[in-house]
Formats: sequence, structure tokens, C-alpha cells
Amino acid sequence: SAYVQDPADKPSEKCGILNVTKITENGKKVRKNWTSSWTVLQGSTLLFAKGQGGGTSWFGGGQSKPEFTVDLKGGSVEWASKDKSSKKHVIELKTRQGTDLLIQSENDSIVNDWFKALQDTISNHASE
Ligand code: I3S
Repeated sequence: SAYVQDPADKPSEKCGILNVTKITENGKKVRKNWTSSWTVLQGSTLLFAKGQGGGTSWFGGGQSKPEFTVDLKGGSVEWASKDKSSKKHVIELKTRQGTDLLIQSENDSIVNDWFKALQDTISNHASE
């Protein structure tokens, strides 16, 4: 039936507000700067827009550009060890480009969903 969608055909799109910081850039350690960020997973790309005081930052639809994007292909996710952050529910995302991020939310179910989505995306694009 047209109403039954094969889960394999489902486009990987997910969005929400997360706390994010880079911890390395091009393989070099950088100072943390936790930012609340509108986050969009689109295909194998993860896009972040910095939250702007007062208004909600948005990208797409011809509006402001994402603050930064990372390609998940060839990356990895794991739960961050205690020495990486004192915060709870922290995902460590490592990318092939050498940019590593910590991604966090106070809401553990939100973080668990993102962990699964990132992991699925990485494994679905593993052969690319
Ligand atoms: O890994 P660190 O250096 O303990 O990370 C903390 C710092 O980035 C701190 O800012 P200062 O650079 O001004 O010290 C942040 O306020 C903390 O949130 C960082 O640690 P957590 O454990 O929250 O990731």
C-alpha cells in the first residue's frame, strides 16, 4: 500500500535544540564554547545554527546560513567519558575531517534519540 513506507526509504531528517561545543578542529584541541544550537540532521550532514539572543535562528528557506556543518561520513559517535565533560548525557562525535564535537541536552531521551540517529546515519553511509 502507498501508506506503508519502507523504513529504509525514510529520509534521515531530524532537528532540535542541543548544547554543542567543538573540542577539536582539524585535529587540534580547541577551547570549549558550549552553545545552544538549532541542530539539523540532513542526510549525512549535521548542521548547526547558533541560537541568537531573542530570536530563533533558522537556516534553509533562503534565510541565514548555518553556523557550521559537519559531514558524518566516516565519523563515529560514543558516549563522552567523564574527563571530557562534567555534564550529563554527552555525545562525543568525531568526524573524518578532524573536527570533534560534544553534543548534550539535559533531557536524556532527546540525547538518546540523537545518539541513535547519528549512529544510524554513520552506519548507513559507511560505504561512501
Ligand atoms: O573541559 P573544561 O575546560 O573543564 O571545560 C569547561 C570550560 O570550557 C568552561 O569554560 P571556561 O573555559 O571559561 O573555564 C565551561 O564553562 C564549562 O562548561 C566546561 O566544562 P563542561 O564540563 O561543562 O563541559
